Amino acid sequence: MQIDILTLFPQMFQSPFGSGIVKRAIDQKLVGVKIHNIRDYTHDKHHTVDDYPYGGGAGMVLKPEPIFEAVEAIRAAMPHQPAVDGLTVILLTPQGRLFSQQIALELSRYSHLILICGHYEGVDERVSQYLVTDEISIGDYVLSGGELAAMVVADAVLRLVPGVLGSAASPVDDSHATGLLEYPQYTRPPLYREWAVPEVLLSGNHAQIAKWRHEQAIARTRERRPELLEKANLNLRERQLLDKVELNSEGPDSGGR
Ligand code: 6GU
Repeated sequence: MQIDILTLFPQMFQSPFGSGIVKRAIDQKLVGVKIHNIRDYTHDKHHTVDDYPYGGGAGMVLKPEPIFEAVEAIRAAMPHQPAVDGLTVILLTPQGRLFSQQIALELSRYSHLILICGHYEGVDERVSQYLVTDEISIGDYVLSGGELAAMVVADAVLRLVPGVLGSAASPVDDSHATGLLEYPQYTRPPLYREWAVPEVLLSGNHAQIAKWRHEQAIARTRERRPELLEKANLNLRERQLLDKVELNSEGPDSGGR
């Protein structure tokens, strides 16, 4: 998968893609990530990327020309032109559809994504209408630009590309992949201060451990994100479990804090 990101602030992308799982995937050539400065696609002496809004009002609006030209240059430089349905051009904007694990999975199936980071009071509407194929927001709060949102989307999508997580880890058990939050994890020591690791995890009984983890995932989801349970497709046995953990809420979610 190739991701091209258009931004006014290329330096912001150095550290998130310069370490960890995403860097390793780039080094192994499993994925390609290129950052493009929108300013490089201007032609005037002052490299103008924004202008006053027609009709008046506060702030500045990103001009269409450099953004259209950047996307066209990226597409023209592709070694093999992907079919139109292999490419998607996404504008990061608070007006977009709300990002989710489901959308990350959907985007991970494209061969090429172009992410455009919006800024200031907005982007000329013709970019949305005639260039962009999708608009995404990462949540109901306002960021000062689309850069952090593009990093979130790129990270969530890239880790779903086969091979990126390595062979041992699998994204299928992730929080939200199953529709439930993840169960609690422990490592050594078995007793830290006066806090013990739950007995069952030390038992070596894999069936019991799997059962405990599943109960914990359900209990934790009920405690923290009850609205997810409505959407999670629980079977009859899981519904019964939910009733049971409701009566008998033990584990790290029941006390403390
Ligand atoms: Cl994609 N952009 C901005 N500026 N703010 C946001 C956002 C995007 N998603 C949530 N807040």
